[in-house]
Order: sequence, then C-alpha cells, then structure tokens
Amino acid sequence: MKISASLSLTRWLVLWFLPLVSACSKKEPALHFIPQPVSCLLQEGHFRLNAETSVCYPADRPEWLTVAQSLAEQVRAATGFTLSLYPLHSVLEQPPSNAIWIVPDERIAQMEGYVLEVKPGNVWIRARTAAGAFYGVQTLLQAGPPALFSLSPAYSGVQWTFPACRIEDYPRFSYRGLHLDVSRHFFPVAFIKRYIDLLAHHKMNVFHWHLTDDQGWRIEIKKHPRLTLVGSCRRETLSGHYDEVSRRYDGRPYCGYYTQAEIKEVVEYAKTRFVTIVPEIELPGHAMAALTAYPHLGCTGGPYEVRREWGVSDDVFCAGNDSTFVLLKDVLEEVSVLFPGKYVHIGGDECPKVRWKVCPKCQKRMKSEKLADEHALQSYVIRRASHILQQQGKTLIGWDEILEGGLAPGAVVMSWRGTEGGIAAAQAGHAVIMTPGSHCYFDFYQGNPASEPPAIGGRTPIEKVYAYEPVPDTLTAEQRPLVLGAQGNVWTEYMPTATHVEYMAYPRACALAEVLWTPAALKDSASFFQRLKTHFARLDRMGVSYSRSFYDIKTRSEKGKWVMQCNDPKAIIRYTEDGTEPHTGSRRYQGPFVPKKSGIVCARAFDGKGPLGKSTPTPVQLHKALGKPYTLRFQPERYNGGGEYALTDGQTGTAHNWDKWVGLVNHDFDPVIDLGHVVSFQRVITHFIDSKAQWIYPPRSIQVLVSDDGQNFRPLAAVSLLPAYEQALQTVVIETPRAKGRYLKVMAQNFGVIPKDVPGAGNGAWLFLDEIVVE
Ligand code: TNX
Repeated sequence: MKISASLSLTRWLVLWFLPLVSACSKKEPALHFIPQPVSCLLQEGHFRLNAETSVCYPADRPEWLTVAQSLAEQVRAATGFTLSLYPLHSVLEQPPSNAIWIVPDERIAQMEGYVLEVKPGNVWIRARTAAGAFYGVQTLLQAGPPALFSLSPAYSGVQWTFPACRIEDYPRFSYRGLHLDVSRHFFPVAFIKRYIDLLAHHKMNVFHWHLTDDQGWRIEIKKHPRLTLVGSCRRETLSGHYDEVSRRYDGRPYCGYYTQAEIKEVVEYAKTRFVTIVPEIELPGHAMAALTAYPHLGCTGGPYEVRREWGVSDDVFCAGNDSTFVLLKDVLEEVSVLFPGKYVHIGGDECPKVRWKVCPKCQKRMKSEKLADEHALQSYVIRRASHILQQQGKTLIGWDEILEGGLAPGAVVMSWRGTEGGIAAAQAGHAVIMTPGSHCYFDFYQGNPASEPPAIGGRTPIEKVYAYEPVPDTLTAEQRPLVLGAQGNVWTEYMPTATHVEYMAYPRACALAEVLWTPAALKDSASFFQRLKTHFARLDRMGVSYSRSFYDIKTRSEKGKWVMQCNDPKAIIRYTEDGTEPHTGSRRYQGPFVPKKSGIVCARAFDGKGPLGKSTPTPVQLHKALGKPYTLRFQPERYNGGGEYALTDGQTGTAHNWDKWVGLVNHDFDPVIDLGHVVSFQRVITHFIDSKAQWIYPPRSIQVLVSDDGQNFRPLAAVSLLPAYEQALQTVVIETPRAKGRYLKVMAQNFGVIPKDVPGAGNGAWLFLDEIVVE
C-alpha cells in the first residue's frame, strides 16, 4: 500500500515537473548546473548581488548559521563584499529587501531537498534540513557567474547577477561518496579540507578516508603509538610502474600521519559541509604497516617492512592470535569515538590465505570455532570486527570479499570487483554501495594512455562514468532500495601529489555526482557535456587542476576507415598523419578516412581560439586483414578490445591501454579471419601481454593455419613461447613464406592454471591478444 502510494506520488511529481524540467534542459539553457536539478524553471529578470545584500537564517538553528556563513565566505572571497548575516526569529518577520533568505520548510518532503527561488528583489532557499539548505546554496552559486568561485576577488567587469528561476531539487541516492587513499601517498589536512569542500560543492555527502594500508598507517591511535611511530614511514617507494619486470626504488623515506587533533579538525570541517566521513581501517589484509609496528600480530612474527611497492601482501593479521583482536578492538574503539558517523569501513579486501593455511594458531582457531576453511576464518575476523563496532553503535562496511564465508549481520557491502558482490549482498538483504572498478575507479586512465601521466591501468573516460547506472537490472523492486548509492575511488599508488589527485578525480567526480543526484530519467550526456564546459570555468576559478581529457579525440577504425570523435560536439578536430602535434593549420577532420601509411595519426580538439585539450596519438597499422571480419569460438566478455573488429582494427593495444586488448580467461584464442578472397601473404604478426602480477600470461604457443573454404585448415607455422620476457607487451612475428588463402586461423593457447606461490595461484590465467597483422 505504502509502495503504491509513493509510486503514484512519484508519477505525480514527474508529471508536475515535466514542463519545468524542459525549461532547463532545452538546447541552449541559460543555467548550467552540475548536478542537474530535478526541476528548473527560468523566469523573467534577475537578482543582483552587491555589498548591501544580506543573508537571513533561522536564529535558533546553529547548523543553518553555518550554511549562511559558508555562502558569505565564498561571496567575500570572490567579490570582496561582506554580506551581513541576519538572524530571523520568525519567517513572518519583515524581510530586508536585497536578501538571500535561507529558511526551514517542513513541507519539503526530502531530507536533503530544497526549493530555490531567485526573484529580482530576493532569493529564497527553502529546505527541510540544513543539508538541503546547503545544497540550495550550491545551486545558487552555480546560477551566478563562474567568477563567484574565485579564491580571491575578481572585480573587473563582473556582473554579480543570477537569472530569476525556480528550482525544486532533491537527491536520487542517500550515499554519494568520494574516496581517497592517503596510505599509498599522504596528503596534508589543508588538502583534505579542500577535497571535502569540492565534493560537497558537487552535492556529494560522504568522504571515505582510506587511512591504513600496507604502505603506511596514517591515523594516530593513542593506545598503540607504534602504529604511527613505526607504521607511518616506509623506507622508500617504488619508482615506475608495478608491472615493470625490474623494480626501481627512489631511496627516500616517505612518512606522514594525522594526529587525533587533526582528525577532529577535519571531522568538524566536514560537518559544516554536510559530509560524513567513513574512516577505513584495513583488516585482516593490507596490514603490513601495522605488522611492522607489532610483528607479533602476524602469523610468522616477522620481521616485516612497511611496503615499498604496491600490490597485495601475503602477510596479513594472524587470525589465531588473540592479541590481534585486542589491537583491533582498541583501534576500532578510538576510531568510533573520533568519527561521529554511523559507518566504519574495515576493508576486508584482498586477504591471501597462504599464511593462515600453515599457521598453527590460525588452524587451531578454525578447529575451536568449527570453521570449514580459511574463507570462513576471514568471515570470523569480520564478524568479530562487526561485533566490536556494534558495541560502539556503528555499522560495518567492507569490500565485497566480506561475502566470502558468510556476511556479518547488518554489514554493508562495497562492491568493487564488478557489481556481482553488490547484487549478491542485496539479494541477501544487505545494504550495498556500488563502486565497480569499471566505472568508479578514478585511478584508471581517463584519456588515451599515450598522452596521460602513468596510471594503474584500465580506462575509465568521463563518459563511461556518466553512463553508470548504480542499480542493477537484476534486482527486484524490493531489493533496489538496498543500493544506497555509489562512490568514486581514488587509490593513490600513482598519484604522488595533491595536484595529481585532483587531476584524476575531476571532472570524473562531476559525472558521478550527477549519476548519484539527478533522477535517472533526466540523464543526458549531451546536456552534461555542454554544462561541463561551463563548469570547467568554475573549476578554473577554484584552481582545481582537473583533467581536460574530456576533449581527447577518440580515434577508432571501422571497416578499414579511421573515424574521429570528440565529447564536445562543437569542437573542431584537426590531425596529422606523421605523428606531429596538430596546430590550427593542420588538416581538419571532415569524416571517415583511410590514412596514407602505417604510423601515427595525431588528433586534437580546437575551438575558434586554440586547442582545447591535449593531442592524442593513435597507432595506424595498414595490413591485409585490416577491417576484415572474424569469428571466435569463445567470446570475450569484460575485455572485448572495443568491439567485433578489435583484432583487425589497425590499432594495437599498448602496455597500459587495456581497452584495445581482447582478453580471455580459461580459453584459447582461435580467430578465423575471412580475408574476403584468396590473398597471398608472407607473415603474421600478433601481440600479447605478459603481466603475471595481474594474472595475465603469455600463450603457450601460437599456430597459424590457412583454408580456402573456412572448413579445412592447413597448418602453416607455429611458435612455442617461453614465459620469460622483459617487457609486458610482446610482439610475435610468424613467418609464413609464400602462403595463400582466404581464411586465416591464428590459434593462441592459454597458459592454463596459474602455478603455486605467485599472484592468482590456482586461478585460470588470462590471455590478452591484439591486432593480427597480415603482411
Ligand atoms: C584494489 S579496491 C584495491 C586497492 C588498490 C586498487 C587499485 C580494493 C578494495 N583494493 O588496494 O589500491 O585495487 O586500483
């Protein structure tokens, strides 16, 4: 009954809002908000802000004063005007004109909702809660000129006007998160505050603070001072990429942690931005910093070393040792007191079981607790952590590995290895936060890796983040509300500076903010891209070092022709065919074309004034199988190389450009390419990845066969490969002198099961292949 009532209410709201919505989402809207509000109606006239404008707030509500203050602070910084704050004792009080009214309104149904009315004489922000009022203020700021976001006064020629409008707004999800890993690299309090400020401006409301990991323990714990005394420093840090075969280190100690006083300061600050902090204390894995401080808490007793490189450590907290739980209890209790929010994150991810398997204490624990295996032991640790947190009145959040061996009652699952964990948890009645690597990992490349600073891998351009839908189709109507929201994760292995963190997080966080706030029915990437360009002007004023990879030209080949595309439909695309930087005089892209020769096509977006983003080089390989169709017995799922022509599109994947590679796990490759007619060729060249740390193995052998009818194949040549290489990216040349035929089969045999004692042991190896070049 309740459900149908709220459904019909939603329908009513949608109908009611339709004409309003269209006013703000028409082709050239005057107002460019991010995230897009639920409804927006432009009206005649405008409100002009000046030194005499006052801000009214309810006198009896301190939180609302904070909202008024944050508005006044930003206005002062940007305009130099000191707005007077005017406490209201009743809404009926005679208003001063030229005022921004921030008033409580119980009639607004949504806790974080607000109504913003900009009128020529006054501005009204009405909300049920102070958080709603805060979001109304953020929308108001975006309705003004971008100069309002300046960090120092921008006087010259700026009109501080706001178009008259009426906006009704509220969030789609209650959990709108952004995460930051401060273990791999440490960031000072001033930056943490700025990070919170920025996410709050985008109407996000959770900051997930990843405070401990193998590479550094970053929160002071009074009862166990060695955690920071020893655990907050590593001897040196890996230089270069984790995948490189020979490791190099920088030789410089790296340290840093937050005192409890600093933590309190950040918590207080976040409160004024209506941001809840979810602290994360990693257990039982990712614990090397803690083990270095207290070696007796590991199964072997050490010695341990705060990790100098990335990845996963086999040494984890010993689950058989009672002292482990004493430490965890003390830590979680101090953390629970420091952070007033409901949730504490205990990690739970990537916990290898190798030590537990041979540890007498862990085995004894498994017997005494009647635990079937080490997964159940992991679940036991999580249940104990959950119990400690419950006593503190907190709810546990864990990465989706906490599903292994059974979920602790009431635990919230953060689904990062895809969405499956989230789906399973919701099906079991647990609340879920979605953060799948594919769409929510802001440590992945956001542009063409050839022109990006080194990143962990992957490829998540902003349009992919924007396209993300947090609620999986497979969930039933009852299960759907268990998806509390989603979160962007910023793991900092490859982000040594605050500037770089901002570069990776923005503008992708803007896209996620809209996914989480705006009703799904209003999602529109063309509109988002247009609004984003205005938003860039705001980020510029705030000095955010955001990425302009949004303007990267995407170059792909389709049936042998090269096609270029830019997120900004108004951008002019220019390119060169010799790999040099395009300039304003370079050839303008007019439509699909065939490059003159193999090499590099380099493209860049321009507007009337000059370049918009950076130039992006794309390899071009012209060959006899280019654009030819092929069949595969096993279809790739997650890694499809960009589509059905991935292996013959003239573009070979590169070491960190995963979206070009075709990846299969547990299966061989056996593409049969139809060359269209009988073709003579001399050699076949192909490429694969050898990155064992990421479970990607070279093929055991590659065989080339040919056929005239597509049925009967003759072997032409074969190579067996030894799995020992210096580079991750491998090229194999298979000579096939005087070969001829219409159908070409290239069989690459999967390595099989990953051997013992290496990452991924016991799992099926991945085989990543790209471009089958026929010459
Ligand atoms: C996996 S996501 C991790 C992190 C890494 C991240 C890099 C998760 C729960 N664990 O420890 O930093 O990948 O993308």
